Order: sequence, then C-alpha cells, then structure tokens
Amino acid sequence: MLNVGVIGCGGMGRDHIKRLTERTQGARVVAVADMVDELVQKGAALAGEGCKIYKDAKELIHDPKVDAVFIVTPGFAHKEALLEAIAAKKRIFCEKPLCTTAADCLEVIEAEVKSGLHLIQLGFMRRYDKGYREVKAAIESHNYGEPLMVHCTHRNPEVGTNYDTPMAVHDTAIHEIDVIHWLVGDDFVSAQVLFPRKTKYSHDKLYDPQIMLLRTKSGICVDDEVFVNCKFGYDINCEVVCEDGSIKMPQPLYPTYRKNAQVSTTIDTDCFVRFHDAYDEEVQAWVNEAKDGVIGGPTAWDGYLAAITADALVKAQETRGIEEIKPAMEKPAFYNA
Ligand code: ISE
Repeated sequence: MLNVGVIGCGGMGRDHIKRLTERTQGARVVAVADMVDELVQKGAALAGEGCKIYKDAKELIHDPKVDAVFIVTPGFAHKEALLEAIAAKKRIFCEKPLCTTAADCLEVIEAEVKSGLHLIQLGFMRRYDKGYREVKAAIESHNYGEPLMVHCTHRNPEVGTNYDTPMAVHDTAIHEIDVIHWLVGDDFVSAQVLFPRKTKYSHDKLYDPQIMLLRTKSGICVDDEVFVNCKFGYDINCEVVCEDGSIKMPQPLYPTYRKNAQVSTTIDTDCFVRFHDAYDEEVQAWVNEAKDGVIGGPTAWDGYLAAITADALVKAQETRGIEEIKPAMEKPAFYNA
C-alpha cells in the first residue's frame, strides 16, 4: 500500500484525495496539508479516519509514514515543495505546471538528476485519455504518413474574472503544448499568437479568443484555438493531418437525441467530467509504477519543455511576432532511461 500525503486541498487537491481514496487500487491518503484551515479539514474528511492534518507542507513531506506526495498547491508554491520532497527522496505527483518559471524548472531538474532517483511525475492527464492515445497509436502505425499539421481547439464555457491573457497559455494551452509534443514526438522551435475579434464576454485583462501557433523542428505546424468564454461547453478537439490521411480524435460517447426535427448530443462542461477517466488512469499508473521506482508519465523535463514553450507564447502575445523556443540545456540522459 502506497501511503500518500496530499499538499493542497483546494478543488483539484480534493478531487485527487477522492480519487486516491475511492477509486485507486494500492494507495491511500494518510496525510493532508493546507494553510487554510477550512480546506485542510475538508480534505481530511474526504480521506477518512486516521488522516493526519498539517499546516506546513514540509512537515508532511518529512512524516515517515508518508511514502509519496501529491503537490496540488498553486504553481508558484511548487518549487519549494518539489525540492523538499526530492531531498526527502519521496515519490512525487505534481500537478501542472512544474514551476512558474523555466529557471525554477531547471533547478528542480538538477535536484532530481542529482538524487539519481526518478521521482517526479507531472499531471498532464491528457496523455492518459483514450482518444489522444488512439491518435498517438494511429500516428505511430505509420499508416497515415508523417504528420504535417495539427488543428486543435481548447474551449471552456467561461472563466472567472481573475483569468487574464497570459493564463490562456499557462493555464489552458499548456495542455496542448504537452500533449501535441508527446503525440508527434517532435520539439517546438517557434511560437506566435493571433488575436481574432474579441468576444463581448471577455474583460479588460483578457483577450479572448486567441489562436496559438507552434512550429516543430521538422516543420509540423500546430494551431490551437483557445477560447475560454465560448459559452457552449468544454470542447476539446484535435486533428492530425498527415501525408496519407488525417486522424481526428474521437469525442466522448453520448447518445444522440432526435426531437422536433432536430438531432442533438451532449458536450461536457468541464475538464473533470471530460477527462475523468484520464485523471483516474494517470494516478493509477503512478501508483502501480511506484514499486519499480519508475516514472512512466510526463517527467520534470516535459515540464521544463512546456515552460519554455509557454514563455515563448506569452512573449509572442506581447510582441505579436514569432518567438524562438530553445532549451537552455540538452535533455539530460537521466530522462531517457
Ligand atoms: C484549467 O486549469 C485546466 O486545466 C483545464 O483543463 C483548462 O481547460 C482550463 O482552461 C484551465 O483553466
């Protein structure tokens, strides 16, 4: 049994506590931490009897009963918890982003490599989604030829008023940044952002929608429509256009209804429903792989690549030009193991 401590008991943290407690085999939540009393109490109540409560994440990390930690705090607090957990040699599941700056990501990578242990898995759950996995298998079958273009949409029904223009990259497009890199197996080299007409549902600090453009080393062009006040649903699409055919990601299966001379079906309204199974799969895999001390999912290096790509897109939002994406170091051999 893997004894997990969860740091951060906000909405996402509580979702993971429920998942680990109710639906994950071979793991249990033995401790929770949050600076906000109300949240930590809620988290502990979900974990059930015997769950220890901490205000301080460091104390949770060093609790000898905790084998592994979940880091589900806001991004700016990740680095400190990551470094502490690496020092304590604890297995880590860290929600995206790895850190909020590329420099911080490098510091974490350096610490993990130095430890000699594969400890960190990053919460890019889309890699565990059935639809994306089918697209990847189709690309890798080589039945459709080499990928040339990828068309994506990332639509949310609406966002809060604290959501601003850079968040369209850091919070939203970050999913395509990781999953498309994984799908086509090619690094991004440049980024650009286009601003179509702005929706009336946006506000001063948010330009919505945006079209993010990425180019890979081999020349694959990716366009990602990020539209976070689209009003009609949580709508995620991906089509990979290849030399001999095109591969379109399947949508979740819902019935189609016929009434009054119309056909309709359901679109999800949030990521927790749309990616429910993917979240469960990623956590189960992380638990299963703990006994072998391996990380089968996205690593800290993937988190770094996502961070430099996001930085280039945010810069491109400001300059309106094409920005280069270049890692400050070669991928450490450690991450090829
Ligand atoms: C949120 O943080 C997510 O991760 C969702 O998948 C994304 O659609 C949303 O825009 C983000 O705010």
